[in-house]
Amino acid sequence: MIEKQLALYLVMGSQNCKHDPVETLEKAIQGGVTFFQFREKGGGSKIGEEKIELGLRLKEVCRQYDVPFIVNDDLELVSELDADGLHVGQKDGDMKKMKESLKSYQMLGVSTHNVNEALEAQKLGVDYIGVGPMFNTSTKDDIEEVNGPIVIKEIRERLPNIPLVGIGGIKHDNASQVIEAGADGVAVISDITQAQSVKDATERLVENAN
Ligand code: 3NM
Repeated sequence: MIEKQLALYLVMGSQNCKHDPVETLEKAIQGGVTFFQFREKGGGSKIGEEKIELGLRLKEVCRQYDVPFIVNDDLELVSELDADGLHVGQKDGDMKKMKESLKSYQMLGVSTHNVNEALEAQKLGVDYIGVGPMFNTSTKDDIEEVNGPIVIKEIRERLPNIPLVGIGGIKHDNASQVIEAGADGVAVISDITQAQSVKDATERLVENAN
């Protein structure tokens, strides 16, 4: 059941990490992360062979713990890493074509920001949607307007069955608002990757996102 797997979704690239990325992912999974997206993007991120090498190591950790390994935005990298799926934004190209290019066992996730984008994504048969930004965040610099968990509530009313997670500025002390609005889970970068203790931070999120 994808809904259950989406409970605590870690999105991460090496540029987000305070500690070693492979160690960060392993500690986060041990703390309760249930879904993972490799998002090696923006200032300080790796490219070329180094990016592939890191992706392979992170995938190995996911495989070891039976956590889905999703790749952000790069169809070629999905096939190079034999990932479990692809996550794309609204501006990342033709979603229908992407869905067709994936293997039958590979998932497609899409970032959305409002009810209309969510309805479009559902029509294309995506496997899950991300909705953001829930709260203010400095992790991504081109975020849309912050409308909060109310957008989750609106989407849930129109699409009772779509697997969905909130993203953007989610921390242990606001995660429950996103779940109460109707999300299946929360997606997080900095609250986990910037923590002094990754495992403790993840456990705190688990306690508050149920
Ligand atoms: N997408 P943090 S917000 C990757 O609104 C991403 O679609 C967003 O990082 C969106 O958990 C975001 O540190 C950054 O706030 C999330």
